[in-house]
Amino acid sequence: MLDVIGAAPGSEATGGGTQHVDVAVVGAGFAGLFLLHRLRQAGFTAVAMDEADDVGGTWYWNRYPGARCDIQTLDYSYSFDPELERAWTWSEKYATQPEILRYLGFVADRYDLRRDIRFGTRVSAANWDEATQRWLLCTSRGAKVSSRFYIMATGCLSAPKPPEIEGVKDFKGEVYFTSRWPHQGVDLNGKRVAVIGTGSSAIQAIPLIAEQASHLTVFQRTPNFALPAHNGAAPADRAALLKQDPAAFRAQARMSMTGVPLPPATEFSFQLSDAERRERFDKLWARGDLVGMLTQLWADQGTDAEANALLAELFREKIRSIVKDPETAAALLPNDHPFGAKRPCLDTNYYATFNRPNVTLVNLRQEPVASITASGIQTEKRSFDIDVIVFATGFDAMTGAIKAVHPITGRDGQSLTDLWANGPQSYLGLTVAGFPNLFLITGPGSPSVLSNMSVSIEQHVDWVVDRLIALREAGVTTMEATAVAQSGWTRHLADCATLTLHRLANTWYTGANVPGKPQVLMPYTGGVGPYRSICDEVVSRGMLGFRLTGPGVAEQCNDGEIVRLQPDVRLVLNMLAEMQLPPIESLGAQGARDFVAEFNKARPAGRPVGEVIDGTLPCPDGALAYRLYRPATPGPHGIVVYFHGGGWVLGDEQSDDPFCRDLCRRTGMIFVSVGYRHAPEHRFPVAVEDSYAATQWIAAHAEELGGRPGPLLVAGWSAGANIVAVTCQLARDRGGPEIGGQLLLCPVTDCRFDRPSYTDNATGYFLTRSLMYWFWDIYCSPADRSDPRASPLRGNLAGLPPAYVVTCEFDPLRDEGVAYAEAMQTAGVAVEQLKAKGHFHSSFVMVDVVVTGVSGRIQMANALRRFAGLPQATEQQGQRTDPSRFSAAAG
Ligand code: NA7
Repeated sequence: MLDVIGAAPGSEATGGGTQHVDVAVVGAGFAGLFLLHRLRQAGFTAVAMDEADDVGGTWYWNRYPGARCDIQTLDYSYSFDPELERAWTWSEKYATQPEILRYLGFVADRYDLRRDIRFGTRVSAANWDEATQRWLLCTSRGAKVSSRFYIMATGCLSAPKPPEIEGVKDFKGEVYFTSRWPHQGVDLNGKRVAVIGTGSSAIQAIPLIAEQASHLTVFQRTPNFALPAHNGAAPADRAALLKQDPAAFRAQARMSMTGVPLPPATEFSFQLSDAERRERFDKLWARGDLVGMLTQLWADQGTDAEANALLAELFREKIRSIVKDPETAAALLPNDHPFGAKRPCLDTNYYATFNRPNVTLVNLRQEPVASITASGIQTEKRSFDIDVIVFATGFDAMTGAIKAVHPITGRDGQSLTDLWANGPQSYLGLTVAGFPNLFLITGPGSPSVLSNMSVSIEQHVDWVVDRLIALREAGVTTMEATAVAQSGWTRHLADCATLTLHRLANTWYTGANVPGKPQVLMPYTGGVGPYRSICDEVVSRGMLGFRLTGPGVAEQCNDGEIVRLQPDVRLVLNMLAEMQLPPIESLGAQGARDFVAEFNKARPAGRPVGEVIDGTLPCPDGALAYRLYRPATPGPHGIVVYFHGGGWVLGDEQSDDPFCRDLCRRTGMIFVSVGYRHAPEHRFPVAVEDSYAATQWIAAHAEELGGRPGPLLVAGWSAGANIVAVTCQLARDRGGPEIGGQLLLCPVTDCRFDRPSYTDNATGYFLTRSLMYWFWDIYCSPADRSDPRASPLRGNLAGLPPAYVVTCEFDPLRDEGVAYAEAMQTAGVAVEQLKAKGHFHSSFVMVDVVVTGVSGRIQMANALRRFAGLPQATEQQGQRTDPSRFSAAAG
């Protein structure tokens, strides 16, 4: 029986001395091989160790029938050497395990790598020796290795998970694990076979086992999503693209989100009709492209549960159409997790296999396994006589193979297992504070299993070896992540995770498949390209977050967190920087308006609401346009009067359309967005007087507009929030209308520019200090600026309606927003604040672009509902309420 069931294999110690090398590598799979090659090229002495008797890593062990790659093999290849690319041609779209193993053997031969690999050698412990500043590795063969650097290239899915089912040892028949399949193969002909598990391995193996076995019983705990591979030759279009310009193809892969060069979907689910969605789905189903299905249907499929549910239903339809027996079909329908939140599978005839007379599906949700007996498997309802049990029960993913080297002891005798008791901690998924000169290739905290592994492996190996070269050149002998950098990375991982639907599934991505394992989403979900740019930024910012030491060199530590922005905010700002837009203030007022109108055309359209009406309302000098958003629910509704942003110069009643729609949906209230007049044509105080008049008119016509009688609410963003603040003061002083609450999002409240946020965030966050100067100059002469109608912070703040004030960390206006909230509070106003970490001035109005803004908008909507005396909105599907990304101070 295999060691995944019983105790760890005994030491094969043969004694021996200590080998001294620059770098010790654990693992001779995809990562270990490339590492050895690069280390050697760079002139380092290195040795790799692997428990297997040959190269291949997980591909050495996973030899079960049907084992294949499920990333297209033309993507799943090394790209470091164009000659190698020319020398090898894959025979199929998704290569089989034997072909992949041949490829890795070919690579090992081509670069003569085997001479530095010790096969059949398990690394049993690794200790950092403070005195020598080196790692000392113990091996199962007794011989030790002393190295300056210790690199774990142990793979993410290489430590099998024990089966955790009572009685396995009592079973008298044969037992196999897909993850440790016998090299000589297994004859299943005429046998009664049980397969336990329906993950990727089982789904590949089941159709082939069914062809051999006299009877196959599949024990399924969780139905999974599987897409037909339609294997065959590599798709001609993609093969041609690669051939035409391999360097461009690979470069695109490196900067993509998944490590596969496919353009992401840009249209959102709600912008497509049912027929259009079905057409896209059918196309990808016919193409047999798992990465395509995961990324190319619609832009919100991986971030919005409702958008995901649409595609899950299309999957279920397919399964129903293939599987003939309705009860079996029903049991096979994935129903407890979003598509992609658990690893989906690629299959060949999987669902059709359940139409065979010799195949039975046992639904463990209805009849859990009670025990394994001498003769078979006993569920809570039935017993099955079995000759062969195949465990396809998966792996202790991502951390299992790292922790299998035990102990790994860093500074002060700290063990990695202890440090990771509550989940893995790392900086970049590559290094660990307290463990100098230790590197993890595709470790937890890096894109790893959520990417094309070959791309991620090459990126990590290149990054590590390039660092070792740079350290050598600088005379540096130790490199260690700082605690600050590591905790910042942990926070960034959590921020990224909230963008995804992974929290809605129990999977090996989170450790949920191993009883007792701490549950935390282990892979980095921010994407391969962004991750690469972060690693590069660490270097370009002077090895940010690392302490570097060496004999005769001054210690260097440029401490800090590499990503302080929310992940999607970082992407947006980088994209804007790449566009090299002219400063808006250089365009003149009309030029700036045209620019913003053009810019807004490119954004995702807002979500549907019940009704949108454009109208006009009277103002002192004529008429103002307004746009009314009515919820789809039956009225009458409460009314929120809304004032758009744009520095009193730009925008109109439609320019914050997605934001108004979003809040209309979340609050269940009517939003009336007012087109107040702008400077320079109409300078201060026209905008505020228009807005006050509009508020009066809306209050007087509330019922006509479909509103409920009672106080109005007011809301606005940026200069629009300045108008909100002023409108509340005017309404108090001029005898109405009655306002029940104010939402101020990134408000302008004062004409002073010396608060720290004006300096800290002067440039780089879209709204710049110089743009604010320009807005003020156009809107209001210096003599008028201290008028409370321009700078509401200077007004009387007593007796104002309750307020919800939102400020963003990376916004020049942050501190004046906070000052206004605090001053209102001091004046006795009920104030709540939301201080949004990692966000910038436009975060919350960039609906469906800055997805991390969702939880903030939920909180804003709830504040408005509280002001209106309505119950709090319950979390809708696809909306995130995790408040940990915000520090909220209520007052
Ligand atoms: P997976 O994807 O972890 O699948 C393991 C399967 O085994 C899965 O269906 C599990 O059900 C099931 N399982 C695990 N333990 C049990 C017990 N005790 N009883 C019943 N069923 C059990 O591993 P694979 O080897 O298929 O694939 C691993 C990765 O390799 C794959 O994702 C690719 O990246 C390549 P559960 O879903 O936990 O209810």
